Amino acid sequence: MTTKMPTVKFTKLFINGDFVDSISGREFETIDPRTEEVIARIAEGSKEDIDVAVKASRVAFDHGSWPRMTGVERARIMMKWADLIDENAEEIAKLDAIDAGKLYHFCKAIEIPSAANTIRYYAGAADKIHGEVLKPAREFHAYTLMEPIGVVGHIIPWNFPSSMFVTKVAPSLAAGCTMVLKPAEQTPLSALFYAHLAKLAGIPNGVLNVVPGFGPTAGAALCSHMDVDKVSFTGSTKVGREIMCAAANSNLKPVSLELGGKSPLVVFDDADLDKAIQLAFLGVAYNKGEICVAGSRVFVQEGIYDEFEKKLVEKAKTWVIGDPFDSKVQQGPQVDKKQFEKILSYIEHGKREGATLLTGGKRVGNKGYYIEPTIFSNVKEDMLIAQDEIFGPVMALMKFKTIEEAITSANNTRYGLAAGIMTKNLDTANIMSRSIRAGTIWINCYFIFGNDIPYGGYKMSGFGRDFGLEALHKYLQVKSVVTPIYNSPW
Ligand code: TXE
Repeated sequence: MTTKMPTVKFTKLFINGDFVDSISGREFETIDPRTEEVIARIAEGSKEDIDVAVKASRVAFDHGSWPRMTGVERARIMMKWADLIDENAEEIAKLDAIDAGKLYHFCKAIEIPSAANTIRYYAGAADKIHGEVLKPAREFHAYTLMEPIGVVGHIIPWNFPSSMFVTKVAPSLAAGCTMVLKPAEQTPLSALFYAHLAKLAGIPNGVLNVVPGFGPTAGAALCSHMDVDKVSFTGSTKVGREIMCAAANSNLKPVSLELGGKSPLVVFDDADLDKAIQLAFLGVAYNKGEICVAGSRVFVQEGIYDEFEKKLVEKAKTWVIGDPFDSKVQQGPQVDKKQFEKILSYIEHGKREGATLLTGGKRVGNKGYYIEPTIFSNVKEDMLIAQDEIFGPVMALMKFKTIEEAITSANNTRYGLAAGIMTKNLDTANIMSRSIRAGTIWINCYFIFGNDIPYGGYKMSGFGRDFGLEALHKYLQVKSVVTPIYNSPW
């Protein structure tokens, strides 16, 4: 049965509770990566639109009900929003599938319901935000208040349009902030749909604004805005650096950055071989490798290396690539032409550098941005394909002898987002998990996320955590209040 294609209902900027044209009247095209054809024309936000959205957000923060209502009231509205998302999961999944090339059935069954649950998690925290009672000197009483940080600017990428949206918006809403979110220019569709549902749920005007547009214009304007109190970003390390500069050169707003990665999966001789192969393969093939924690460097101990390599290639050959609406398909197209070309150029680079191409390496078909899962062996750690984030289904396979060697190799990267360890030996697992400098360590599993599991980077993978109560605290600040208990000369 063929799935009915979605109707794109929302194509304008969402500011102060209304869908509006951009001030310039400009629009940009969003492209279907399956067909390379235009899906819709979207209003293009620029600096002037960001100004209007920030102003609406400022008024909503300084004078509106959202930061002033009780946590229970905020939670009630957020829960309603989550329910509306569940009710519309099919429609949203379709939008993410045509806009980002994501697997429709997976989005509908897993990603969108998980997004709704992320909102519920933070809704549950909204009435548990409190400070502490302190006991400074004898004659004083002091306490802290946890206050919302203010107007937040969120900038998100295109690889998980739904998860990224709620991961940023839900904790900041629960904290009582107001916000302007700029979705990635490749994937504006579901963000605008979420904004529409937020309005239906009763999130007041001005609290959540969504301004699609490009990074160097709309995104940059948000980061250097004097009336934005915090920026939360997920994207490339290069842009993360620019955002820090923009924040420093404007009002010194705090930023949190979730950036690129080059995560290692380390497989020891004693690992469950079949499971290790399965996870290693999914590590680069899941979501077409467009995931910042892709296990793109796989280190395998010498005792099992040959068998691992052989079975891994067999596994890759069974992988089904095609239209993401087909329930048998396991991998859709890369998000856009730029990423598609970037991945193919890294594959060419890998061949030139002297790595051995075991399987894949080519485009699939001649329409749409489809790429075969690609595995290189005989990779040297200083090769570009072992150092740079490719953000596609490309694996660099390497051999190691000892645990010391594995630690050094796993840490031989400028990134530090995540790592996987496959072993049955508890000591090995413990030593590795304490020695690898990364924000998440998966032992005998991979890609396990949870609303309560903080997630973020070490090193050039950024700082600040999404998920967990850590994320809530990014959007709060501490105020200390001190008062004398009895006559004090001060
Ligand atoms: O990222 P950008 P791109 C990595 C991945 C990928 C590469 C490039 O390796 O191949 O980055 O992808 C906005 N001020 N990741 O070019 O440019 C932009 O509009 C403010 C890893 O798509 O960082 C979009 O909304 N904002 C990553 C968002 O930043 C700016 C996910 C991300 O785009 C801006 C995505 C500016 N000057 C890519 N320039 C992850 N960590 O998951 C751009 N943007």
